[in-house]
Amino acid sequence: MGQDQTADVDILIVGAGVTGIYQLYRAREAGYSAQMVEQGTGVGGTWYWNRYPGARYDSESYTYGYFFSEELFREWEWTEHFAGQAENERYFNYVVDKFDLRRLIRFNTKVTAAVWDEASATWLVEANDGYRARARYLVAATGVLSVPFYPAVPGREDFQGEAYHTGLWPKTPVDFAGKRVAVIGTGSSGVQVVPVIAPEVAELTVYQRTPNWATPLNNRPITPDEQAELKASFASIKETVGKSPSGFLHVHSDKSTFDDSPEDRLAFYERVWTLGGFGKIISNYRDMTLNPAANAEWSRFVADKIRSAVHDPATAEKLIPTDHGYAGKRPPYVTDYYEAFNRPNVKLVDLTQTPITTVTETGIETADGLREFDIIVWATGFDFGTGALNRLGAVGRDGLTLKEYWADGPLTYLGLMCHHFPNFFFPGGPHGAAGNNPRYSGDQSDFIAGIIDYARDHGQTAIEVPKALENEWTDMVNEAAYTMSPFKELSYFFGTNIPGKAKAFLLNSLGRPKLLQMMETAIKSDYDGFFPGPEGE
Ligand code: N01
Repeated sequence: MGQDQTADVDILIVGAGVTGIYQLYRAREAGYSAQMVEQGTGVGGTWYWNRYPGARYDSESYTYGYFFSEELFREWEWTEHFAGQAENERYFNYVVDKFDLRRLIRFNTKVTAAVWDEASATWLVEANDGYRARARYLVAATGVLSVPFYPAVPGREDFQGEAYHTGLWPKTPVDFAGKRVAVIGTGSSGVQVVPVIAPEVAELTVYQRTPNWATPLNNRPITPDEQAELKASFASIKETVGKSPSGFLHVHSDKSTFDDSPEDRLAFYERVWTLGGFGKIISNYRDMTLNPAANAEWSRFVADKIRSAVHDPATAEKLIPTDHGYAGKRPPYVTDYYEAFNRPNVKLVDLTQTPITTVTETGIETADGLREFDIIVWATGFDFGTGALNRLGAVGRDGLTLKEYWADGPLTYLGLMCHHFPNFFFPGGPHGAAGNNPRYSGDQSDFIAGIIDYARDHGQTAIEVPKALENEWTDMVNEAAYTMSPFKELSYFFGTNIPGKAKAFLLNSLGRPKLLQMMETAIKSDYDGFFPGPEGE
């Protein structure tokens, strides 16, 4: 398409990640003219941008992938229970090619503005490369972890060596061999990088402000027998993850922590320790996240594991969180993270004792002096939940920008649409998920596909959620953030990692059953109130 032309489509989807690809598939299958724009040069979203060493799923591979095609499920063979970035990226490429979606995707195209045109009930969208589109529906599948965050450390730009953010990792592999490397940040990304590069580098210095409760991912290859079992179990796996409150296969425990004797509890914890990824939460005692005494008991068990993994007792103590219990922040899952600190070339710098004062041309200066580096890895996180949506340049009814509307935190209905922004959807957005993300965003995409079909079948051109429903969902999410969710305000799930960002809960604190129940209510009522017609609200 030339610079002066405007594409005309029924549905424009922004973002070629796990959510957008499925929404595009649904749109094309339902016979709409559909187009996707993607900022990167390839598909995969998170699994396109986060190609740092060690990046891998911590949802079981086969529960993260798609379930809309049994054929796809059977023919794609994951090699590991928790597959690595390269394999995940290959999977998304395989999906778009198998279902002939690539020709609907325009790469290297970043949306800079999207303005609602009330008269035509369409969105006018502009991108950085001159692309313009008029779309009846705009679906922003832009992801919750897609805007990398760099802290405002003085001198960051002055560093003359190589510097990378984990969330914007280059396609050309970074050569770590024999280099002096700094990793700043010990969230899920930092703790994945450290053990993978530690054996290669000359020196690795890990800058930790706050330790996290990292527990074993327990990854391993999928054996041929397991592969056969997976293929034979498509229907039951699909049903289980489709109904599971978290979107995982892990089985919930019906026991509480203090139902067991101390000996039985220890044996139970040891079993939980061997489970894959999020099994540490879901299959733990059912009161582990919300009962402080139960949480402290499990946290003590994990702290002792850290002490037994790390040879130097002083380093071990620094690696044990003291400001939150297990799952007070999103816990990472790791392979040999703590063991990396037993290597003579790996050092921990505790920033609570010696804060970073400046980055210089040659290294990082903390209160106890300058350390020189060849490479700095910024594993400092993301503007979670609303970051990408607030940067979309979305302007809804009456000239209201989404950024203004959400200045005090997101206002959403089921984490997928909001009042004042007709025909605009954001599956996988804030207030949507609290578990295995693709399962939640898949539910949201199905809802969006359904309501768009309904509008088409009933001659409606504008869909807008009533303010009352948006208020109901947002209020419930905000209230339950403090009662039903284990996360504390220091978690980035409250937006508190970004200076100046409003403190507001950004996940779905009510869980998936409530999300599904409210969707069903809307569907059964024939989307009562969602088609305001020409008179508006
Ligand atoms: O980011 P984070 P992440 N000086 O925000 C530190 C998903 N994910 O990219 O805790 C020094 O968790 C900050 O310190 P503190 C997953 O959902 C999944 O690691 O604020 N340090 C923290 O240690 C995850 O939760 C996988 O004190 C500073 C770190 O940077 C999410 O992505 C793998 C600092 C940021 O941690 C984000 O993880 C990777 C400063 N000024 C990621 N500012 C899977 O396994 C910040 N930090 C699937």
